[in-house]
Amino acid sequence: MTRSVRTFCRICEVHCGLVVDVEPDPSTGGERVAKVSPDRDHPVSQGYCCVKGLGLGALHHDPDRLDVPLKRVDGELVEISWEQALAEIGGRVRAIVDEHGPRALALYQGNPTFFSLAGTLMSTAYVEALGSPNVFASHSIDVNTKFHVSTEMYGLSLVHPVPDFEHVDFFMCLGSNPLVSQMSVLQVADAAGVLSSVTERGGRVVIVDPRRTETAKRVGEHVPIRPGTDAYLLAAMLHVLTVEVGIDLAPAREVARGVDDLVAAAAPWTPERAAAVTGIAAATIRDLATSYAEASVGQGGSGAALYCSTGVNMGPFGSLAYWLLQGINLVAGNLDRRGGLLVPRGAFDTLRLAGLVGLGRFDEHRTSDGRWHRVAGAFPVAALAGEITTEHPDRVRALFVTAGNPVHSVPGGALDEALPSLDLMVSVDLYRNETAAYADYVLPATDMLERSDFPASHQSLQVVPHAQWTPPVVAPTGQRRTEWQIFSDLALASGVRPFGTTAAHTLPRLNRLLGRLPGSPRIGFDHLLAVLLRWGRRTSLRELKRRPDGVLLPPTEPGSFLGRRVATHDGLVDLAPADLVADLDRLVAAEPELSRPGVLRLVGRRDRRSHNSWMHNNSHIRQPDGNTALLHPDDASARGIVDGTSVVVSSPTGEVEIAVSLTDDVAPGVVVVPHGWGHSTTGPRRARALPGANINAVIPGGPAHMDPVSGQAIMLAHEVDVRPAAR
Ligand SMILES: Nc1nc2c(c(=O)[nH]1)N[C@H]1C(S)=C(S)[C@@H](COP(=O)(O)OP(=O)(O)OC[C@H]3O[C@@H](n4cnc5c(=O)[nH]c(N)nc54)[C@H](O)[C@@H]3O)O[C@H]1N2
Ligand SMILES: Nc1nc2c(c(=O)[nH]1)N[C@H]1C(S)=C(S)[C@@H](COP(=O)(O)OP(=O)(O)OC[C@H]3O[C@@H](n4cnc5c(=O)[nH]c(N)nc54)[C@H](O)[C@@H]3O)O[C@H]1N2
Ligand code: SF4
Ligand SMILES: [Mo]
Repeated sequence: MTRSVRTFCRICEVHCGLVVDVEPDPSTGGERVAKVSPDRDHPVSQGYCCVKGLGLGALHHDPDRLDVPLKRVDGELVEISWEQALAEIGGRVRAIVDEHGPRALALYQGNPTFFSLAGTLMSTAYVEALGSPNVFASHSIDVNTKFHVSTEMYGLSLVHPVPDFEHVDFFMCLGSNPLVSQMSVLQVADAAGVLSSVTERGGRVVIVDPRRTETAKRVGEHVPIRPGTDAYLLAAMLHVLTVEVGIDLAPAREVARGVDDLVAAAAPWTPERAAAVTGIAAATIRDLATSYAEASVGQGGSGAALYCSTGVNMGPFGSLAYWLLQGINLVAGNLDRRGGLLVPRGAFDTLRLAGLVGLGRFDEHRTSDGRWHRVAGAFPVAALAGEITTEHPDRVRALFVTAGNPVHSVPGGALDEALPSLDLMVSVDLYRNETAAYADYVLPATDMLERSDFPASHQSLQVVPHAQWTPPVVAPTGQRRTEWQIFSDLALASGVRPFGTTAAHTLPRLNRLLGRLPGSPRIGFDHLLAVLLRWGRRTSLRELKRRPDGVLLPPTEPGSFLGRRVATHDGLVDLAPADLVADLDRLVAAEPELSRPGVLRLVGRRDRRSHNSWMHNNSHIRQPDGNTALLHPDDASARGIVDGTSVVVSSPTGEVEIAVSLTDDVAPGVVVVPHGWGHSTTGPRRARALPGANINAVIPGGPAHMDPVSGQAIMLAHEVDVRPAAR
C-alpha cells in the first residue's frame, strides 16, 4: 500500500513543504519513494517548490550514491564494514591527538550541514570533545561578513533582521537573485513572487546587480553596478540621508552607540564621488537615498528595507557594506519596525541558545598563526590550507569533511596541494565528490528523506514564523547512517564523549540529557529537540508530531528586539565597531583601482536546477549544460570573441576553458561564470559527463584574498582576462 508522508525540503532556506508517496518495493522487501510533490496545503510554502526538491526521490535512489563505508587501499577505495571504519578512524584520531595535541584535528562543515541540526551539533561536538577548536565552515565562503558584523553590532552572529515584505514600501536588494536562489540568510517562500506583491501594492523594488538578472527582468527596477563597489553606494546613500536629507538621529541614539562615528564614515562619500567608482549616476544615488528616506518609518513613511546577499558578501568590502546597510536601516528608523525589518525568534530562541552555549559570540580561539578568529563558531576555510601545510606544532594532520566539497568550492586551488599532506582524511557525504579524492575513508551519510529534522538554524530568519518537524520518510538505504550517529560513534571510538564541555549551565535538563550521550541507544536527536522545544514554550515535539504540516507561530512583533534582545554587553547596538571603522581606509585605497576603465571583472551566477557543486547527478532534473560565461557583446568584439564559441577565462591563479554566450544583460566590463561545475573523473557518472569547468581554479584564494575583518574569502570582482580558445 502506498503511504504519503508530509515533510520539507532542506536544500535551501525556503524549506518548502513536500508530500512524499512511499510504496512497497518487492525487489528489496523494503520501500521506495514513488513520488515527491509540493505540499499545496503547507501553511507557509503553499505548494511552492522547485525542481531540486522534486528530485529528492531521485537523490535517494541514485545508484551512484554511497551506500557502504569505503577505505583507501593502494590508492583505490574499497568497501569495509562500519565496525572496521569506526575502529580504525577512532584509533588513528586518538593516536594523532595523543602525539601532536588536539589542534592536529580539524573539521570542515559544508553547506548542507547547517540544514541538519543533528549534523551540525554532533559533528561540532566530536571535535570539541577531543579538545580542538578547529572547526572550519562553508559560511566563510558565503556569509562570514554578515555573521561577523552582526556579532559586533548585535552581540550574536545569527541576528539578521528580515524585511517585513507584507508592509514594506521601498525594498532595495543588492547582490541577490531571488527568482533563482530564493535569497539567503532569510527564509521566505517564492521570494520573487513576494517582491512582485510589493510592487503590485504600489511599493518600489530596486535590484542592484551588475547583470540584469532573472529577478530584475520580472520585478522592480534594475540598477547596474560595477562589481565590488556596493560599499561606496551605501556610504553615499548614508551621506545623502545624514547630510542632505538630515534625518533625525535622536531615536537612534537611544538604542545604539557610535551613531556619530557611523555618520562620519559616510561624510566623505558624496554621490558624485561614489558615482565615479560604482558607475551609478549621482542623480540615481540621490533618488534611491531620498526615496528610501521618504519610505522610512523614522521619516513618517510606512517602511523601507535594504537587503544584501552573496553578490555583496563575496566582494572586496562585504563586511563594510553589511555594516553600512544595517546602520542605514537602523538610523532611518526601519529596524524592529512594522514595514521595515523584524527580528524573529523561532520555536525556541535560537539566539538565546546560541549565546548560552557560547556559539555566535566572539570566542578566544585563533588560527595557529594568530591571524584569524572564529566567526559563528568556525575559522575561515580560506586559511585551512595554510593550517595544514605550515610547519607548526599545531599543524592540522587529520581532517573530517562533512557535507562539503571544499576542493571544489574554495577559490584558489590550494587545498588540492594541501590535502595530500594530511595523515588522515575522512569524508562524510552522499557521494564521492572531488574532495573525497583525497580521503582515506569515505563514510555514507543519510539524505534528508532518511532522517528526522527540525530547521533550527533558520528559525530566526523566518518571514512567516512556523515550526515543523519531519520524521524520517523512509528507512536508510544500504548502510547509510545519520551524521548524529556517525559522529557520536566516532567520538566513542576515539575515546571521548561528545558534549562533555557544553557550558549550558542555565539549561540543567539539557545538560543532564547531554551527559548521558552518546552510547545510549534510547537517546537520539529527537530527545534533544524535545527538550529545546519545551524550553522555548511555543510548541512541543508532541504537538509537532500530531501536526505534520507544523504550526504557525505568533508573528514577529515590531518593538521586540531593540532595547530587549540585543546581546551586546550594554544592550545597545554598536554602530561603530572599531575594526570596521579602521577598514574604511581600504575604500579610499581601492577607489582608483575599482574605477579603472577597460578591466573585465569576474562575478558568479546560480542556476535554478543546480545547487553549488551538487544535484548534478540527479536524474529527475534536466541538467544545465555545465557553466557558460556571459559577456557583453562590446567586450566580446573588442577581443575577437564570437557567441557560442569556447573562451579561456584566466587570471594569474589559473585558467579554464568554457563556452561563451553574449548578452547585453551583462554590463560592459563584467564576465559572469557560475561555480560548482567541472566534475572530476572519479565523481558520480552523470555529473562527470556534463561540460563545464571549475571557476574556482581562476579565482585567487588564501590569506591575500580574504576580507580582513571577517575572514570571508573575496571571490567576486577579481580582474580576469577572456580570450578566444585556440582551435
Ligand atoms: N538554484 C539555486 N539556489 C540556491 C543555490 C544554488 O546554487 N542554486 N545556492 C544557495 C546558497 S548556498 C546561497 S548562499 C544562496 C545565495 O543566494 P544569492 O545571494 O541570491 O546568490 P546569487 O543567486 O548567486 O545572486 C548573487 C547576485 O549578485 C550579483 N553580483 C555579483 N557581484 C556583485 C556586486 O559586486 N554587487 C552587486 N550588487 N551584485 C553583485 C550577481 O550578478 C548575482 O546576480 O543561494 C541558495 N540558493
Ligand atoms: N566561485 C564561487 N565559489 C563558491 C560560491 C560562489 O558563488 N562562487 N558559493 C559559495 C557558497 S554560497 C557556498 S554555500 C559554498 C558551498 O560549498 P561546500 O559546502 O563546500 O560545497 P557544496 O558544493 O555545497 O557541497 C555539498 C556536499 O554535501 C553533500 N551533501 C548533501 N546533503 C548532505 C547530507 O545531508 N549529509 C552529508 N554528509 N552530505 C551531504 C553533497 O553531496 C556535496 O558533496 O560554495 C561556495 N563557493
Ligand atoms: S531547493 Fe527548491 S524545493 Fe528545496 S527548499 Fe529550496 S526552493 Fe524549496
Ligand atoms: Mo551558500
